[in-house]
Amino acid sequence: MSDERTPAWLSPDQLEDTLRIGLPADTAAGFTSVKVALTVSVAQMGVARALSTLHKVNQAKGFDCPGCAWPEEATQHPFAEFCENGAKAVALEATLNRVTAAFFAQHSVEALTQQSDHWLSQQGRLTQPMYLASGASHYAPISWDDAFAMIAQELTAMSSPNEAVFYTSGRTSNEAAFLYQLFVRMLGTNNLPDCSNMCHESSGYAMRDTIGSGKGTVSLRDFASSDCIVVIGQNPGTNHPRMLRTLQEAARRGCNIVSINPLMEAGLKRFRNPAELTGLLGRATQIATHHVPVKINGDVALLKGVQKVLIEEHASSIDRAFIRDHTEGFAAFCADMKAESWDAITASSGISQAQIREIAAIFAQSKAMIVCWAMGLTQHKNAVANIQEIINLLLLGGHFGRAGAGACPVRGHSNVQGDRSMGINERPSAEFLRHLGDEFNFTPPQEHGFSTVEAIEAMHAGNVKVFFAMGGNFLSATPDTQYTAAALNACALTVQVSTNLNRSHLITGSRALILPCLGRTERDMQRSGAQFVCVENSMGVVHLSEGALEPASEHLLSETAIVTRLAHATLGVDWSGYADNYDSIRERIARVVPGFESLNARVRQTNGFELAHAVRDHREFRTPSAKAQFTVHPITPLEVPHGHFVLTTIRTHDQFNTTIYAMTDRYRGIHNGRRVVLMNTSDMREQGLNARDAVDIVSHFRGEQRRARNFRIVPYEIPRGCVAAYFPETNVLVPIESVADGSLTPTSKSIIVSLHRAVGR
Ligand SMILES: Nc1nc2c(c(=O)[nH]1)N[C@H]1C(S)=C(S)[C@@H](COP(=O)(O)OP(=O)(O)OC[C@H]3O[C@@H](n4cnc5c(=O)[nH]c(N)nc54)[C@H](O)[C@@H]3O)O[C@H]1N2
Ligand SMILES: Nc1nc2c(c(=O)[nH]1)N[C@H]1C(S)=C(S)[C@@H](COP(=O)(O)OP(=O)(O)OC[C@H]3O[C@@H](n4cnc5c(=O)[nH]c(N)nc54)[C@H](O)[C@@H]3O)O[C@H]1N2
Ligand SMILES: [Mo]
Repeated sequence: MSDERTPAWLSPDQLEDTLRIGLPADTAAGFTSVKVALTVSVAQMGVARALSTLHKVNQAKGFDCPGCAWPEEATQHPFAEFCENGAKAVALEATLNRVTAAFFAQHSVEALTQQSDHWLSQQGRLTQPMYLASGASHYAPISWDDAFAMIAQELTAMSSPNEAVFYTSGRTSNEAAFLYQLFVRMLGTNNLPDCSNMCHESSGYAMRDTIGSGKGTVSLRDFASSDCIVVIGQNPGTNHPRMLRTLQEAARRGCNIVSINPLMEAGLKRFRNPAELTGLLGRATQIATHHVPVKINGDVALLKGVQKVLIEEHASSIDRAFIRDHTEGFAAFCADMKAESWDAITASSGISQAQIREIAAIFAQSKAMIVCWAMGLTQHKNAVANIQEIINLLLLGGHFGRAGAGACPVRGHSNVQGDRSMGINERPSAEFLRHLGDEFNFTPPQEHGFSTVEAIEAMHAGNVKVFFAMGGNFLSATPDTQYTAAALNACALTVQVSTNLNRSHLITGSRALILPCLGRTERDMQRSGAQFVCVENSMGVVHLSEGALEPASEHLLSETAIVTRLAHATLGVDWSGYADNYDSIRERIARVVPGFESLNARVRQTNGFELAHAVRDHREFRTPSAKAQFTVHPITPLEVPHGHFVLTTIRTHDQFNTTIYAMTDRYRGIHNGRRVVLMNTSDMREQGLNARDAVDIVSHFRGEQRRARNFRIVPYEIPRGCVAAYFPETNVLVPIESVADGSLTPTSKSIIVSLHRAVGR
């Protein structure tokens, strides 16, 4: 791909001269996190609104934090369920900043496109529906009725319903998600890609085939009785800060906590609990008892090494009775582990035999082990193998359906798991479609729809007329930004249901609509009175969420109302009863989705209810043979030419996915700049690079090159041959065709790159 054509908004001509490089933090949270949270909240909301809003986060009577999906504790204290990054997520939604019609009259789309993601993120809440006509330079106001009529007209003019794509991000409530997928299937397509395709798809895919369920098998209470918690490919201090409190309690009772990560993240070193006075002032708690600095994409090798030691040297740690009664494939698995070569294991993982033995010895002692993971494992070509090796490891010790033990994929968006339960899925099960069709008297389409990457490819090929997004920031979150921009440009109409301004409003189809909606924090007043919604957290607890703030504008509609009016305009159905009273939606959900029976009653209980889980509750594996499956995976080292590196793309402490709160990554010591490459000092020497040197990053895939310009080198403790940089700036480097086997997740955590001195600027 020619770098000459890269637009400036994608790859700026300027270097960040303000960048300041300090030392990485050795402790997470503490007083600074409280100070930062309050400063950000007050800056966005003012003092009174900040205090009253933060008070309601994750309380039994309040709203679900729009940040991460980590569960709330059952016993709640005012302010205790609050964390620095949750506060930032709340502040961006409850902000007093407004993007009005006057704002769009003042700024052309072209001018907005030249602004940074940080600037766009700071502009605030959208206030009324806006329309960008074909060839127009500016968005103009449009009425809700005209907007729905326009979408309906475009949808009904298509020659096939498969010419429309309906994306979902993971903040959408269960009620809105359920109606949305129903509408899409009544229209006649399963084109329901979601953020999950880029997130934990690999986890669900890996677990369904091996343990018969795509959901995690632990509850929060299991963390209280586990004797070994592994945190692999996850940065909880930044992305799930409330998890640090759970880890702190475990650390205090002597639980082993093993961090497996190319980076030693601050949150896994030490933690000062802001909810404890001693945490603010006194000594911090050490979190990880062991740290394994695995090479990027070295996890299959590492996990195989550990299991080889367990099988060959710790035979007594293997739960033979469990394996005999509940699993298949053990003999082939053992044979493969015994045959695996130590050279391959140590070369690919970058970890010595001695350290692998040390970790194996800890696992061997464990009677109740939990493995937590996130994007460090799911966004690789062999991501499904990564996760199936975790399942193998847990099967070896019988760590399923036992207190204190199990698999814990830590979800990202606060309701991404609920959206999937509600049927947001481009590959729905036949059983789900049957229930849905029976309840609503129609024949849902059976043919599978497009995942996120498939949708982009179809748009790019000119096969999609309408792209509709229920939340999210599709352009910036997806891979291969320039390719995706061309894909969106090829649509006739793109529609974004959003709370805040983002880049997907600027890179559009021939025509574009912005439909502004209520956020979690806001009062949702409908004909029958104030409504609440429900969500499902990462551990299968379903609970209600009710906002209290005055909506950001009188023109906002709830996501649910938007779906009902869209369905009316397009299909002629009268769904006003659903919009008037969300209980009527929950009644339908209860009849369609197994596990959600009596939803209206159970969701009103304090703290909601926990969904049943066959593996967790009964050691029941719902695979075709009713046995859990051991799986065999070869070590497949990435081909990295001499002088090239493996790049992983990660989040800073000051962003929520594509929303940039500030230009800082405090825990990693990086300030006032985001275009940085974290690099090992020995590699820097070998490349003749110094701290702050300016480089372009070039990715290499099947003979194609993609370039991201003007990054600065930051010396960092990272394994040799590995580099790290932030997303979304680096998405331009992720090839659209580079996806995980099976799950089709973009390989954003292992990109082959070379670094080149930035010249001529
Ligand atoms: N404040 C905040 N909270 C968030 C988000 C946010 O952006 N901001 N995003 C939300 C979402 S949608 C999600 S999915 C989660 C994401 O949560 P995380 O998965 O924690 O997010 P990443 O920054 O992608 O971090 C990946 C971690 O994996 C490590 N890693 C990278 N490559 C490898 C590898 O090859 N092997 C191993 N073992 N480790 C590796 C990185 O060093 C990093 O610590 O957080 C959610 N919560
Ligand atoms: N290179 C690289 N790329 C990645 C990742 C990575 O680690 N590396 N991570 C991937 C992952 S894990 C994920 S989940 C995706 C994230 O992909 P998305 O979910 O598409 O992106 P977000 O940045 O979370 O979306 C933010 C936008 O959502 C809108 N929004 C916020 N709240 C609401 C709401 O309540 N309702 C509605 N309708 N809109 C709302 C706001 O307008 C905001 O601008 O990115 C993926 N992309
Ligand atoms: Mo995610």
